[in-house]
Amino acid sequence: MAQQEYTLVILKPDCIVKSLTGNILTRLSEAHLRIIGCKVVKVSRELAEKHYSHLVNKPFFEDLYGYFSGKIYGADYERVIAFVYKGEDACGRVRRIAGATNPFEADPTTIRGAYGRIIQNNVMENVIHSSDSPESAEQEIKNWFLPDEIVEDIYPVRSVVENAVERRRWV
Ligand code: IDP
Ligand code: MG
Repeated sequence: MAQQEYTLVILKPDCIVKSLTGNILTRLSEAHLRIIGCKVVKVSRELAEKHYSHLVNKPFFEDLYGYFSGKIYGADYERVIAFVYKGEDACGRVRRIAGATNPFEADPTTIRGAYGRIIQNNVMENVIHSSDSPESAEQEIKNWFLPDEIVEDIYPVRSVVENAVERRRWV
């Protein structure tokens, strides 16, 4: 079997605002990868800073956070949908379908070229995140998913006992 890779894909709040989730998942199915994890996430400041640690010190980070957290669209859109995909050349395949970071520079047949735009404060609404390498993917997937939220053990795990942790349960 060919070398398997993993990639983190995030459908950003503009994807949800524009009701594009189905379209984007259909486009991604052209990559012939398998989904091994999926969840809807309300992005905290802490998670955004971890995920975009390479951009935290940029002047546009506050605007990027407003966009990525969905806060600029209102409470109904403060969410993203995160996926772990598995397969051969997973990072490259998804990045090619996603297109260049700047939607104005992206090939018009890519997701970002077709559906992205630049809004106020030069925020790039570009619909989708995908990991740029297997190394980034590992770090990103570990930031976003617990081992038990993925249906395969893709990285080494350890057992911990957390007695003092309070958890919410249905009444
Ligand atoms: P990528 O999403 O193609 O991997 P990165 O350079 O990792 O691109 O940037 C992460 C995200 O930050 C981009 O998708 C875009 O939404 C935003 N971003 C990156 N550079 C700029 C910029 O110069 N101005 C505004 N937003 C930016
Ligand atoms: Mg990136």
